[in-house]
Amino acid sequence: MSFKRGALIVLEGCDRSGKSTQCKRLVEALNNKGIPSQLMRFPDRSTAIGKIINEYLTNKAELSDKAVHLLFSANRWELEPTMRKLLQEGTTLVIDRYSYSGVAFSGAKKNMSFEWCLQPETGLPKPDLVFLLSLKPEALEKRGGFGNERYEDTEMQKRVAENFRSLQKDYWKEIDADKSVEALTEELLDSTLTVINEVKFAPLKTLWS
Ligand code: DGP
Ligand code: NA
Ligand code: NA
Repeated sequence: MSFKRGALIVLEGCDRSGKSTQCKRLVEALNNKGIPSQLMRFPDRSTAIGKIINEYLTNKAELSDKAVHLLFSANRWELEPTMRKLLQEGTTLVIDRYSYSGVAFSGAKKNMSFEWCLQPETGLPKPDLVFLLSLKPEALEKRGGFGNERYEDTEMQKRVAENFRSLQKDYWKEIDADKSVEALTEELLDSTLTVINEVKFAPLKTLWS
């Protein structure tokens, strides 16, 4: 009997692109079809490291750009054994942000190069599919104001959007998020089902291969 692994699916995009809603809906849709799947998110603010990240994002703590980059990365590494275990057991993981957010956000800061930012992510499980949810500035405007967290301003988000564009690889799929919640889930589900089937017997790769 051959052993089927789950797929590693990541949703990336700027703040307010609808990622979190879609991640939840995608997991529900998969589970409704009898496909074991689980939602994860980065940063995971529930861990000890995640709590420091939360203090930083809510402007209650100051940290140097490099230190905080390493904390975001450590937050992914502390969950890496769990990710591997679940994937190996056949559970498909849908992840709300991943290493690409790390590079896109940190790399948008002064004196933070892509090269430096990529390093601590090396060796993490490589996604089988990355959805980049994109929204034109006009569509983003219509979604209302930003919250009060760090990074939630127009200039920063513009640089982040550009960074996501330059990080795109052949296993990425850019999706125009300016459509109904239901239509967007359908589109994501369609591609996800294809990939789950394609990778079930393929070895899991690691970043940055
Ligand atoms: P969220 O909880 O998905 O809204 O993400 C919180 C914020 O943190 C969001 O503005 C994106 C940013 N972010 C996510 N991952 C990283 C990372 O690895 N590094 C940095 N610098 N920022 C990140
Ligand atoms: Na946010
Ligand atoms: Na930079």
